[in-house]
Amino acid sequence: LAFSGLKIVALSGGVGGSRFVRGLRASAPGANLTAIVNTADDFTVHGLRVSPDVDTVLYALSNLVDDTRGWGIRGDTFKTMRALERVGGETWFQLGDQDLATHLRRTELLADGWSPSTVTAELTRCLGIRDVTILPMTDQRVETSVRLEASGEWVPFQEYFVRQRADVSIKDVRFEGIERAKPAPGVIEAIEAADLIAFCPSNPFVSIGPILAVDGIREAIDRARQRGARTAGVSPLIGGHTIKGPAARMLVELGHEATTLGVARQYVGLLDLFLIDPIDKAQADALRQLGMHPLVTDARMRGRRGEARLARVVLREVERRRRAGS
Ligand code: FO1
Repeated sequence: LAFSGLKIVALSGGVGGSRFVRGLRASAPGANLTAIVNTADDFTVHGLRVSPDVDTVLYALSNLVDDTRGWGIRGDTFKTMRALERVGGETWFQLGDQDLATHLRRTELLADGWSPSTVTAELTRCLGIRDVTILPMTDQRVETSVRLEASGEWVPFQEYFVRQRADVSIKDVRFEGIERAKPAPGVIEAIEAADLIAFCPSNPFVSIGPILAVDGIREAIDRARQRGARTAGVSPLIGGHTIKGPAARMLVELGHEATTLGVARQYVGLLDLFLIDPIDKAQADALRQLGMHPLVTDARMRGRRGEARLARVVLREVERRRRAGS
């Protein structure tokens, strides 16, 4: 099996991250793969605990995901939402009829005293995912909110992202509860044992940012690198645009360049490799100056084959460096 025994950790957000994790699984079937997933955009709606990034990774890896939307379950219906509307409920956050089962079960288990990581392990098992370990970044509650440019008001992430369609300007981001957040069981151990730590093509501020802000995670990555683990990032921006989500707009509004380089600057001192699209190759030298080796290849994940190809480019370079001892 390709990349047999390689220990891979992927730091992941939702849509883009889950696709890259799926690509890693496809390209390294013999590897030991752990996804550490952002939970700072989790929230409670209709009394149900929803963990969008964890669920997106769960659905992607169990072949349930709606690949067009990137989230939710393929072929799901929204009858409950229509019935909810009829009785005066809010329906701006669309929960599919099948997707609701996941939130009911999560909420039930949490109320029974389970931790988010044990709930995630249970859902992973029930959905038949055997080849990837999925860990929430923390079992403590962390909640992203953004500060609106116009009113100066802080609003919860999903309210900004889904209700307002990320169509308003923001000037700040914060992760409430992050000071008290400890890495979930297994997170530090996986990082410390890793041969490759991949930063998925996810939003650097609201997806990877919270993971890196959990107490001890950055330090564990530093220790892993000191003993020879390689780290690789994949740009979520191609030619200044994202495939999904507001990362480009957020970079500008938070005072950065909406380029691959602008993303890479969020990861200074953390990455050995950074995968960029040929359209961005003029930024390769600047990446080298940040201490990152640019891997230039078509960065669009077109279908399952595209995801696997992208992962393979990273895996091959990491293997090559391990062999060469560089
Ligand atoms: N994103 C939307 O743009 N609109 C929705 O109505 C919506 C519902 C939804 C339900 C469950 C779930 O797991 C995710 C859902 N998402 C929806 C996506 C999600 O909120 C975002 O992609 C992530 O939070 C960003 O990482």
